Amino acid sequence: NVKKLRASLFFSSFSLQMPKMNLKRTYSESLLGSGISTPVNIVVGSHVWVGDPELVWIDGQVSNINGEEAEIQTSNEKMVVAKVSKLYPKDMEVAANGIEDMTKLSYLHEPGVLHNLATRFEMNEIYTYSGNILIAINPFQSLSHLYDATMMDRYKGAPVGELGPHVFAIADSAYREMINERKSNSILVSGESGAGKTETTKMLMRYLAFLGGHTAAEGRTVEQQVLESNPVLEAFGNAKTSRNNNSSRFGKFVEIQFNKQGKISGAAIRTYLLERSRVCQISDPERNYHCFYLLCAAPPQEREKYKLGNPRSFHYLNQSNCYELAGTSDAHQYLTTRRAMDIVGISETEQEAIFRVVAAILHLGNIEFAKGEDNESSIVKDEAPLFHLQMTAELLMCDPRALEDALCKRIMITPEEIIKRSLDPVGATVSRDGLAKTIYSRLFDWLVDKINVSIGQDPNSRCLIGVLDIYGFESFKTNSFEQLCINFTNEKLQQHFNQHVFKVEQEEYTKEEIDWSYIEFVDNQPVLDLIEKKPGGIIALLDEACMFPKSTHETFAQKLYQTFKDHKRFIKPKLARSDFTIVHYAGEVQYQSDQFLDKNKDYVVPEHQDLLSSSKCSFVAGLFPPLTEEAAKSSKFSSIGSRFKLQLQQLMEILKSTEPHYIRCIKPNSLLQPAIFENINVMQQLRSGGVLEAIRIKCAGYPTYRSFFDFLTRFSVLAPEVLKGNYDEKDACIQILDKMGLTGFQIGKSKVFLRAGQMAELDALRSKILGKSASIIQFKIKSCI
Ligand code: AD9
Ligand code: MG
Repeated sequence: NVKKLRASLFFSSFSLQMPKMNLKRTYSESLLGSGISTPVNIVVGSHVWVGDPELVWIDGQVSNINGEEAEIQTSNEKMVVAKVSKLYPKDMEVAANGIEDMTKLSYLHEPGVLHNLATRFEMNEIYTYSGNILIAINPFQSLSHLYDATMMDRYKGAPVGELGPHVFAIADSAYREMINERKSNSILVSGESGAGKTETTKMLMRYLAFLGGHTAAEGRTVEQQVLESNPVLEAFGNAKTSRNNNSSRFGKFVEIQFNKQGKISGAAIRTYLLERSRVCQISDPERNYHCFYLLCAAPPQEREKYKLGNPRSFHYLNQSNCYELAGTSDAHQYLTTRRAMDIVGISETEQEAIFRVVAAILHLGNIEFAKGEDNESSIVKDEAPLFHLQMTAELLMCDPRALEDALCKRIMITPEEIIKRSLDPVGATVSRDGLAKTIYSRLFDWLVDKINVSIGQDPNSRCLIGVLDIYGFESFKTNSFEQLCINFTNEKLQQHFNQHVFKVEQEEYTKEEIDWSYIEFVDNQPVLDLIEKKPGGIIALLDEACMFPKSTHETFAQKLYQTFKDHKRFIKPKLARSDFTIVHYAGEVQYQSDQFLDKNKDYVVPEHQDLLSSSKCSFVAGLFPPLTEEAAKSSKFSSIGSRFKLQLQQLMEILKSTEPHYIRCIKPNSLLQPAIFENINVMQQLRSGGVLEAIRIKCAGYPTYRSFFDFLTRFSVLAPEVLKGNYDEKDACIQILDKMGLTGFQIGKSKVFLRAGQMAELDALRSKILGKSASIIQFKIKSCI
């Protein structure tokens, strides 16, 4: 049996042939379709699931079997012929609203999992456990009763599993574990864009604030500041995209610190990779960052102050035809953001400066350039005597001439002389956009720093709960540097997940010396090496290319082809000159390298640096602190890829020192509509989130284990005689299990290891007995009366 188990695990482990996100093949053909459920004889009359090109799986009844092939009458009234080995038995006894924990499904396979989630979703049961992972399906409609104060009260202190699956249950267990075991915890929320990560994160934070909050009498509280940091960061870091009307364009890890009394005593927010290109480049039907539209909808006197009007008049906003967000008012959001800024501790003067900078960026984007006296140079082309140039300079409090020079000219220092070179209009436009991006990203970093300083860190904090809201795996038609960083993050997190779910499980078995053959799974370390190894990984080669003036994306791609020609996770696509493909754990992604070099360079033009560091506005000057001599001398380029890699390493270090909890958010459809459940979409997300694999591995082993003492405390009621006299704990456990007729369990050095479903079986027997004795007691009480 162990051998069989091992073989099926091997096949169900992360397969290199996992489908691409946009792959159209029948999912039932994939290796992952092979579940670990006990083979059930399929005969004429059996209710089964059979692969379907549209629905992924459809249920039906076998009407005929001919050797290896079966004829199935499907529920949508088609007759389908399929191999018997490709059919999966359908559980006809699933409760009407599905099963709360999928590891308890009696037939564990893809169609069973999908059907269970769909059934629950239809009844607005959006949360389902899969062992210790919480699956959260975005309802795309307000289910406020799920999150109200009564609900919070109900979940407070309730053991996981006692109440229905919920984000509050996860937050509660993280908090209890932190208090009881004095160990830091983390909650990792993942999923694709629009799946509900940020909403889930906010719910978690609200619940933690409820558990670890202070009384109202204690004044403006840390937890209030932590919660109000969300609208501030969303105003500046979120935007409408085609996938989500409020898409976070940065990753976020919020570390909530607690004191000895379990009260929130500090917090730190770390952000990752803000999307910079959005500031000056958007396309229909997307929007720029919310803050620009909020400011254009500010009260009239403020708009007048910044000379702002209709967003349609600004180049950075009018490249897309989308200005409004259905269901939200920018004017109202502006006021909400200002209030939130007050609470997190951003002063009135600072707020004024922040919005002044936002307005300056809009005016900056409207500065256009025309050819100068010769073809090589440019001048500012501006109607209403240089209105936007003047406005930008005024708002940034710098000299308009100096601004024009910084945009149109470059200073070259040679040993002999200093030469002023003019940029042509195209060069000047690139320079302008570069400046806009730099100012915006510095502004965002300033906000994060300010929030951190204002909330404050607790140096004596005992433990923390970290909440991670970070972009899920991405594979689009075109994939650039950002997708590489995002997918790199997901590889890292997947490894962490692997290590947790698989290795921790194994280690427990080994420690307890139980008879167990190692779970085999394909580790994704080779992909991580491919990307991050130093020297020689993709990021290192990209940095090299960025430092070498003659490099182009083509020479960079050639270098990759040469270096990784035998790497199993790297493919040079046929016919591509500078594309490359990485075989990620969740599928293959083809990257276009053409903008990699530019996007990896975090480089502030010295002319821009000088201009703004000498601004008369201390806020603006503060965004551009003078470079230290060392930094000024060192190579001008700083690598975004390497910095991100370092940030990620630090994040992983923190995560490794915490007890993790996982929430996988699922987007049920691409229309962002309630009550639509697209099978193919959901299935693909369950795969790339590692949910299916985790279920299989867990159920293949011993998903529940208890110490002898805990086991006896809970189950000795099933055989009270075993506790007579000087009993041995281990023997007593075995006797109980034998008496109940269970087989297949394992007895370790200090724990009982149960197979999937056995705990439920024992619990059911226990409830029966307890129910009986409760009624006997009641009966006795009644007879006494
Ligand atoms: V992105 O990667 O930042 O683009 P997220 O963060 O995964 O994405 P988000 O939390 O922003 O998605 O959710 C998208 C939208 O779904 C929200 O704006 C809500 O309108 C909707 N949503 C998500 N979760 C819930 C929920 N639990 N209840 C109701 C929800 N609506
Ligand atoms: Mg988000």
